This record gives sequence, C-alpha cells and structure tokens, in this order.
Amino acid sequence: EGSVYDASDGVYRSHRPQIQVPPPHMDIASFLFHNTTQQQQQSPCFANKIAVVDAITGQSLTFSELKRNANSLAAGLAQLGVSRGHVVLILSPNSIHFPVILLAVASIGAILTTVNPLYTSREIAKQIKDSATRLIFTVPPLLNKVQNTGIPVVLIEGSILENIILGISYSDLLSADPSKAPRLQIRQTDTACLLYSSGTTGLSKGVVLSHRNFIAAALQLSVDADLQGIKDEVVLLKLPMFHVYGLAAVLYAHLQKGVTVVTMPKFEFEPMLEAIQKYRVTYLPTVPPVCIAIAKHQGLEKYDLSSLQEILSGAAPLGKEIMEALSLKLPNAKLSQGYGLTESTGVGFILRGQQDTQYFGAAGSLISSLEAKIVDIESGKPLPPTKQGEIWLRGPNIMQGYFNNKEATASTLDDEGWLHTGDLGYINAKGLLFIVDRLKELIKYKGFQVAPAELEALLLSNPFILDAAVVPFPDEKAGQIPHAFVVKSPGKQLSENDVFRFVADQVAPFKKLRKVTFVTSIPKSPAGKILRRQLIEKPLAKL
Ligand code: 4UW
Repeated sequence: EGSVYDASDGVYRSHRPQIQVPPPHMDIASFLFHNTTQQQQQSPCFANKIAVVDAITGQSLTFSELKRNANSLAAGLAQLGVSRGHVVLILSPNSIHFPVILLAVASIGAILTTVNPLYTSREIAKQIKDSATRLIFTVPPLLNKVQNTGIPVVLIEGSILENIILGISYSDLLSADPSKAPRLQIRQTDTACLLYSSGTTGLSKGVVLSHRNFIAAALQLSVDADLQGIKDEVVLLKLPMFHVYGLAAVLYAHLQKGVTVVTMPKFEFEPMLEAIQKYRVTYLPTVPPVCIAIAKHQGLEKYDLSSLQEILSGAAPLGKEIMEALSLKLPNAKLSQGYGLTESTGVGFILRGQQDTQYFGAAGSLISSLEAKIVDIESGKPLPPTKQGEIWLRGPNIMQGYFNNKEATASTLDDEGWLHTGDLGYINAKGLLFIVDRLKELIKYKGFQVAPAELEALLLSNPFILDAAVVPFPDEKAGQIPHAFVVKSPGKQLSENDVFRFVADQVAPFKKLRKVTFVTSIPKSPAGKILRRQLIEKPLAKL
C-alpha cells in the first residue's frame, strides 16, 4: 500500500511515517552540520569520512573540511558585503566546491541560483537580470560567458593570475577565519535557492525554495526504512548539481545523512562505469536515457559493477520494457523510479528497490508527509484510485512560489496550498502513481527542460518567420525532441536548415530544434492560444 485514499475529501495520504522538521532556527547548513557532527561524535572515524570526491581528479573533502570550508567561505563572502537576501549565481560543472558554495551562501541568508553550464551568454544574462544576481561563481573555461555582465566574478579553481585580474580569489575567500562566519538568525522559511523552471507554461521562472523545503525533501527521502538505503552507501552524482534532482535529492539529501557523494564534472558513459567500479558505488540516481544506454550497452562485463545495489530513474518517464531489460542486464541492482518537480524540491512519488516486475513502469508511491489529489480536468473534482486526472501535491517540500511573479504563482499554487503539476496520471489500487501524459507545455529532452514559449519567442524574432509553435515529438533516446511548426513571412525564402541554425546559434545545445515543419498557419483558439494538442497529434496521425 503506497497511500490511503480518503473519499470524504478526495485526498491521498502517504502511508509512510511523518517527518519531523527540525526547530525553525535551523537552516540547511546548520541542519547538515548538526547531523554530521552528531555522527562524528558517535563514530570516531566519521570525522575523516569523505563527504564529496571528484571521480575524475580524485580531489575530495571530508565532512570536517566541508564544514570548515563552508564557514570560511561564509566569512569571506560576508567581508565582501554579501548579505541576507542577496542572490549569488553559480555557473559551474559539478565539483566538490559546489556544496561548499551552496552551504556558505545559504548560511549567511543569501540565495543561490544555479545555471546550466551549457547555457549561452544570452540565456545566462536573462537569469542574472531576473534574479538580480550580485555575485557570480564560475570556473575559468566558462568565464567568457559572464565576463561582460558587470557583475563581480569569483573564479573557482582559477589560477592566481586570473584571480588577481578579477580581484576576488576563491582561495582568498576560503582563507578567511571560519570562526568569523556571521551568526545570523535565519528563518527556515527564508529562501535558500532560486532554481529556474518553466513550470506549466511560458518562460523560465525562479522557483523559490526555502531552507525548510530543502530540509523537508531530504527527510522525506530518508524517513522510512525502505528509503534509507544501505549502510555505508556511496552515491554517484553525475546528474547536474544545477538541477533540483542533483542538488536537493542527491547532493543535499545524502550529505545531510553523512553519505559519501562521488561527483563527476560532466556525464560520460564509460567514465561513469569506471567511477562505479573505482569507488564501489552502491547507488546510482539517473535519468531514462542513461537507463536505456545501460540496458543496450555491450561490454558491461568489462567493469566490476558488483557494488551497485540500486539504480533510480526520474525526471522523465521510464517504461516497463526498459526496466525489464535493465534488470536482466544488472540482476543484482534493484530498480527504482521517482517523480518530482523543481516546484516540489524534487520529491513527490518514489519507490525504492522493488524487484517485483509488477511495479515496473510505476513512478512511485507517495512520499512521507505529502498529500496528493488526482483532479478531473473537466470538472475539477478529486478522483479515486485508477481514475486519471491532473496530479496536485501539497506538503512541506512545495515551493514558496515563483520569484517576482504573482501571476504565474497564482495559476500554479492555489489558495489551499496545492501545487497543480500539469502532469496527467492516476494512482492504482496499490497506491502506485502512473504518469500518463503532460498537460503542460513543457518539453523534456533527456530529462532537461525545454520551454516551448522560449523557442517560439526566438523564432518570432526572425523577420523571415510570421508565426511559429514548438511542441514535443516522441524520440526513443531523448524521450522527447522539440519540433517547430513554422509559418514563413510572405515572399521570404527560408529552409529547414536556416531555422535549425537560427535557433541553435542562440540557445544551449539541448534546446536545439530537432524537427521543423513548414505550415500555412498555426492552429489557435479564439483567444489566440496555440492549440498544441492539434500539433502534437498531427505528426502522429501521419505515421
Ligand atoms: N515520469 C514521468 C517521471 C518523472 C516525470 C519528472 O525539471 P523538473 O522541474 O524536475 C524534475 C525532478 C526530478 C526528480 C527530482 C528528485 C528525485 O528524487 C526524482 O526522483 C527520481 C526526480 O524532473 O521537471 C518536472 C517534470 O518532469 C516530469 C514531469 O512532467 C514533471 O512535471 N517528470 N519525473 N518519473 N515524468
């Protein structure tokens, strides 16, 4: 039984034990350090336990070093004038410094916003403006993307020379006296992170996640026995730390438990297998395309993957067939699936380690302390098990709202605190969630968000294009690819390639159009809204 359906109010409630949120003065940094210091006291060898290690360079930080560095950096940032409510942006691949920066920034009441290193300068500039970023952390190879923003930059791992030119050195900041870290009273309801998501519609928006959201999500992921994982767990974090899944559900949730996190700066298939072998990784959280790659890979036996006890898939649908193929390939590793959103601090439904094939294809069962409703999209009435409707979620992990965007917040979070996910699904008699479709505009390419509105706005900025719409098109490897329908301006010549190139030059590679169809008009409702269903169904009908 995953959850209990209450017919009197139409709410599904989790069967898992409730989480105990710590006292309100604890922020994400003090909570993590409190937990790990306690473990240190219980076990003498814990102090030297590795908190995070870079799988490629071997650079690492123990839990004590993580704490000291975070406190030093907090002191250094405070000396620089970074204070409560200021937004700090990080543009960096995964690294052992990422958690240091997260905890330092959060511990002084400032707010971390993350950005995909693949973004173009134009995309980054938009986020800097929207979030009112005051300081940027980046690495030398990405410096050119933020150099001309006028915002002070700290180079992580830059050479001394580069740092001198920029004026602020990461190593200088880290050399500050950790005991000088400001002792601020941070409220757990204060914002810890601004993670960007397009939500159910339109352009990317800052998802306001509080300290409590992060702490709750971490606890929700570990409150009951089947979620706790094994003793001496080692988790591989090759998912990006800029995304909620990597940041909240893997990095923060595992560090606060005292679990070693092995990180990879970028995802590559064979190095991932090498890292599993080398670091005796027990747990691999990942996304469907990687599950497919493992299931189809010839030559897995070259690696000793015997330490791997569990693989978790999420961020996009994973079908039953792939799960079956994967379980044949790695018979000793259990398969799990989870469902979440940036707006729910990543967590929602999860099922860990179910070997039984009857669970394959399910997105999980309701996480602790979270309520769900399945709402009929026509009548707005809550639905009982097996009936499909929009998934709504309410609980301590649900975002505070979209940053500076009352309108978008109001259309996603209702007065009773329900998050309208824009996902269509049903909960079966056993309490398992099955995702059926996405009602919202969002396209997911390999688990990454692509907002149609963003590509449409770009297409419309081209004088050769009169009108355009972008919708998802199914793809075996990527899950979905962006497909543009384009109406040419009268008398203008434009090829598919021109359209591909025009977009590709201005967006991160994962947002590129992968299919273009020229049409004479875009179907719209009387109110002017693009009738996306018609476009989505059009190419399928042709097959
Ligand atoms: N099946 C079908 C799924 C699934 C899915 C997500 O980019 P965002 O905002 O957020 C995420 C978060 C994923 C995640 C975080 C932490 C975690 O433990 C976990 O479990 C494995 C997953 O992807 O996109 C949110 C949207 O992505 C789709 C769905 O449309 C959702 O609204 N999505 N998971 N298992 N679709």
